[in-house]
Formats: sequence, C-alpha cells, structure tokens
Amino acid sequence: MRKGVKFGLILILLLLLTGCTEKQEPAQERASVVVGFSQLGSESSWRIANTASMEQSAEEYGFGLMMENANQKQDKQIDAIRSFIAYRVDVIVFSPIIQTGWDHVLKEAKQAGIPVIVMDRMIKTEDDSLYTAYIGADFYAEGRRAGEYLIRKADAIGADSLRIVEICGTTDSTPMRDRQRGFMDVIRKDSRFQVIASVNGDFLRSKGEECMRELLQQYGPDGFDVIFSHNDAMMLGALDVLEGTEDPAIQKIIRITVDGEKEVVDALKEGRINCVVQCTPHLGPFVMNLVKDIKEGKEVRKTYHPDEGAFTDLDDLSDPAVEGF
Ligand code: GYE
Repeated sequence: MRKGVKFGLILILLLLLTGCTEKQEPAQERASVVVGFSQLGSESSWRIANTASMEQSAEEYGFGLMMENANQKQDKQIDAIRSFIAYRVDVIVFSPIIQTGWDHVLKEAKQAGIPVIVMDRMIKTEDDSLYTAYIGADFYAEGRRAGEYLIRKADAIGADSLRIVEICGTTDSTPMRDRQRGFMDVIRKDSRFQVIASVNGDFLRSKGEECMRELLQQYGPDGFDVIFSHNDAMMLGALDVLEGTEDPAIQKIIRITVDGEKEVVDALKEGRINCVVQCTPHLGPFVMNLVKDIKEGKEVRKTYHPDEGAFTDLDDLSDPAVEGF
C-alpha cells in the first residue's frame, strides 16, 4: 500500500516535471523575409518619399529591410548588393543611379540564387534573366506628357516661336534619357519649338539654381521662353533664382517640371509653375507585394508601371485630385 502511494506520488511528480519542461515556450519567431535594398541617394524630396514608402511597406508586410544609401555613388551600390548576397537576403531591390555597369554584380546575385527587383530607374543589359522584375515609371511617357502640354500651351497663347532651355537629371540615368527622348519626340516635329540649351542639374536643387543663374547670365531674361526641368528639385532651385530677379520678362517664362511634390503642386496652384508631370515615389507597396509573390513562387510580370498623369494651368486646379506628395 505504502509502495503504491509512493509510486503514485513519484508518477505525479514526474508528470508535473514533464509538464513543466513541455510547457509551451512562446512560438519561435518565424524568420521573416529579408529584403536587401540599395537606395541610390537622397538627392530630392522624391527620393526621400520613395525611401519612406519602402520602409513603411516593408513594415506592413512584416519583412525585414536591410537598407544601404549609396549617396549617389554607383560603387557603393555595387558594394551594398555584394553585402546583401553575402548575407543571403531573400530578395534584392535596387534603384540604379545610372543604366550601365550592373551585369557583373547581378550575375553574382543570380549565381547565389537571389532574385533581384529593379526599382524606379532601369538598367541596360543584354541579359534580361539578370533581374526578376522592374517596377518604375514610364519615363518616356512622362517626357511626352511634358511635350504635349507645351503644344497645348503654345496653341492657347498663340505663340509662333518658343525657345526652350532644358535642365537635365543625372547623365545616363533612365529618367534623364527617357524624359528627354519623350519630350523631343513630341516637339521636334513642330517648328515653333527650339531647344537652345540642355544643361546637367543632376536632379539637385542646388544645381538647378546654379544652372539657372548661368542660363540667365548667358541668354538674359529675354533669351528663352520655356524651362523644361527633369525634376521638381531642380525647378525649385531655378525658381529661387527667377523669383529673385526683378526683370518683368521673367514672369512670362513657361515652367514645366516632373515629379509632383507638394511644394511644386502648391506653386502650380499659385501660378508660379505651369505644368507638373506626375511621377509617383510611392513604389513600396508594389515592390513588397512582388517580393511576397516571388517568395510564394508565383509567376510575376517582368515590368510594372504605375498610372500617372499631369497637372497643368490649362486644367481645373481646384479638383481635389490635384495634390502633391
Ligand atoms: O524624378 C527625381 C529623383 O528616378 C524618378 O530621381 C526618379 C528621379 C526623380 O531624384 O526627383
């Protein structure tokens, strides 16, 4: 009897003990998807908003985001991509500062079996298998929209000759090349238009200001009729100069820009800018959704362009849809 009680007690003790050791530990955090993201820099409000969009969307999807900012240096982007490969991230995303020079490092990513999403700007490569998908604006269409606006504007004011100065973005970047090509393809057929200068402002406000100062010095306030700036930051720099100049001829200059940040859309509503071609920086949700699809082994499309349009002084600017980012 005593033996039986003792046995029973030992059994209870054992059960309690095993119960303790088997007590559910909080479920181990499942390793989340890690995205390595090489951002090219922080040259404009567009870029800042783009970075924020990536961070916010990664958080919403519960993905880890390893981000490196290359401060406008291609070498730094290549180093960042190599470090993502070494870390064996699940997916690499990068926004290439210029179009060429990526094949080598992308081959390394391919050999490591890591899918690559090209975001915002595009690369030039003979081998499409080096990236899984591209998500970014149709910059050629943006350039065309700028040209189409100019034709409408020239018609509206009855202009028979307009001299254009173009402030370009980073040389050899996709938005620079394609915005220029799209714009030229539209206006070249119309003899009213002549591009008298094309200068490089590197997508920076400070350089836009510098360019405008030099253009004014070279041509004088009467020497050109249109500014086509490849982004808002450079247009804002140019405005800083124009608006500090007394000459009344300055007022008549037609100002066309691309992006659509809040400061510029407000300036459009105030009549200080004439046309803002939209380019959305909010690519994060598209990218993270694609990361999810890739991880789930789904077939994905090769190219995605967000829907975009343009806001102009020839349209109804009181429409609530006319809003900057
Ligand atoms: O227009 C400009 C930024 O690549 C679309 O880069 C982007 C461009 C954008 O610095 O503001």
